[in-house]
Amino acid sequence: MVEMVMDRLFRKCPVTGLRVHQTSETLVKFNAVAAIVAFLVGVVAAFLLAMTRWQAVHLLPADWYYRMLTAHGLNMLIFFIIFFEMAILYFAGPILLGCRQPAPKTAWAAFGLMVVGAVLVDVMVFAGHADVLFTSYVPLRAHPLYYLGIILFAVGALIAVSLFFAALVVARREKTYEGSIPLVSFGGLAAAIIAVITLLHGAAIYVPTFLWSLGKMEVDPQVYRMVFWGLGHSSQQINVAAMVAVWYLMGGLTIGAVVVNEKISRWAFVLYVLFISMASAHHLLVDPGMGPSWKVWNTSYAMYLAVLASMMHGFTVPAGMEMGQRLRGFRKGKFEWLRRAPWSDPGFSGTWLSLVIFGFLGGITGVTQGTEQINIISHNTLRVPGHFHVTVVGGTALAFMALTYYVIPLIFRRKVAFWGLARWQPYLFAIGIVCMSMSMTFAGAFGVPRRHWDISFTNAPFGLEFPPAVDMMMAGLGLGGSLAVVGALAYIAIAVVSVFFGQRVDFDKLEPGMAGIPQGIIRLPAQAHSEEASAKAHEEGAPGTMVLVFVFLAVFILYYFTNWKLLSLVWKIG
Ligand SMILES: [Cu+2]
Repeated sequence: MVEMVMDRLFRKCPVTGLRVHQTSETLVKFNAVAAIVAFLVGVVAAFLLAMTRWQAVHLLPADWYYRMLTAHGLNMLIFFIIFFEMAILYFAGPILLGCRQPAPKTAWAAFGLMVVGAVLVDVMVFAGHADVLFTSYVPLRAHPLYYLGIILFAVGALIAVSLFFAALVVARREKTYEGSIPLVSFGGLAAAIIAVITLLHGAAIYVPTFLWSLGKMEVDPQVYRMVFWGLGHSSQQINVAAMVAVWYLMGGLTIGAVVVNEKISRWAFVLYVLFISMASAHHLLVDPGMGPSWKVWNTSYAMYLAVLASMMHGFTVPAGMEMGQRLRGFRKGKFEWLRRAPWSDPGFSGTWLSLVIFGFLGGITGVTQGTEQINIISHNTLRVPGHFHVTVVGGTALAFMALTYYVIPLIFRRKVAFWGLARWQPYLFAIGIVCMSMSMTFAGAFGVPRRHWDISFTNAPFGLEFPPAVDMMMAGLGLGGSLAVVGALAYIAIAVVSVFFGQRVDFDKLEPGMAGIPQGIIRLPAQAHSEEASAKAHEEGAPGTMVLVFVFLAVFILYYFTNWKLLSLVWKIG
């Protein structure tokens, strides 16, 4: 009897063969939809910001500029990305492990708290009661309800994360899987642990700040900055861990990528958990409070161990893809596997672009700016947002977009609408974001400040003039930003129309080349390799990826030492 009731709560996915619990599936849907709503708010704000920083347009007045900057940061970095990650955790936990949702009512309560918190924050921001930017550095003061909103959102997220841990326990106890948990779930586990560290820092700083906004206690600005970045930086590492888990998942779904070495990939996730929070110290590199040894220890030792983890994934993910493609017969030369990859499948192109943008642009700029000595020439310049728009946006958001193209048919069981547009969407978004971020990075190298409303410093007692090249870069920021906004709006339109009005997928009638169905979904059920092919692929290894690795190292070295050279020019000693 119990068995029968339980069976009705599950469905078997005809493509992946997973036993999918319906409550978990509905939770994935609601969190994904909430994420996209927040994303839309963030995108609109992004467009207005790009049009303001582009000095020739300079659209918004100062107060609305800072209001939009606050709204953009919170809706993108917190609401969009964390709602999406909750969806991923409901998938990587109960769905991938084939177990039931441990506590459906609690899960819905968590979702409700997150929605109430997010709405409260947005209402306060748009009403003009919280022009404090994403960082809300004390003593900038917002309305108490703003801090309360963030606390409610964080508590909701913390509950949702603990349900992921609960699902691991339930799955183990009810023996719904064999052996150790899959790598994607393991990546989810790393993200979840980092999320707990992050959210506890959040509580440790936002509860006192909430009381401070009510006039009930004092908060020291330096202490605020240190604890805040335990939240602000670590939350970006939830993104990194979740993004890497998505890379592994999408590699498998789109081109049958293999995991080259389970142990190495798992250890790399463990390195994230151990060292990534200490790396938050790079935000305090020019602060007077901490000494140089504390700064160097945290950013030049701890940070490199976290970077090592990214470099390990940066090798194993493409190597796994290369081997998967070689197993499918693309074995000519070093790069046939890459040339013949399904470039018109937005699930694949989005994943690959995310990998390249995050590694080449995000990783290299991040390590360089996070170096204690070099930081002084990039601190508070446009180089900083130039860096994190290629990690969080070109990396994480793009990976999540790629995943969406598989979530729509597999979870929502709808065809992807506007299929022609969908095939171009990752490219539009990627080109836009790269153009914008590179413009920011170069403008920052000329000392253009970040966050600032008016770099021409109108009416300031001292004049400041930038070289004319900066005007071009600010135009690049505006145009690249606009293109990224077009790509983002295309993504939103595709997702919303597919989910609410899309054609239902008939899984018995899938055929190659069908519009609205990414090719990986059609090829996935038939995925067996002959032993001979397997042996050959293993013998060959991943020579193409090795070439890419050395190109990466060369670019890294060039950029890193160019920055030391720039630093020496600033010093002007002797
Ligand atoms: Cu950081």
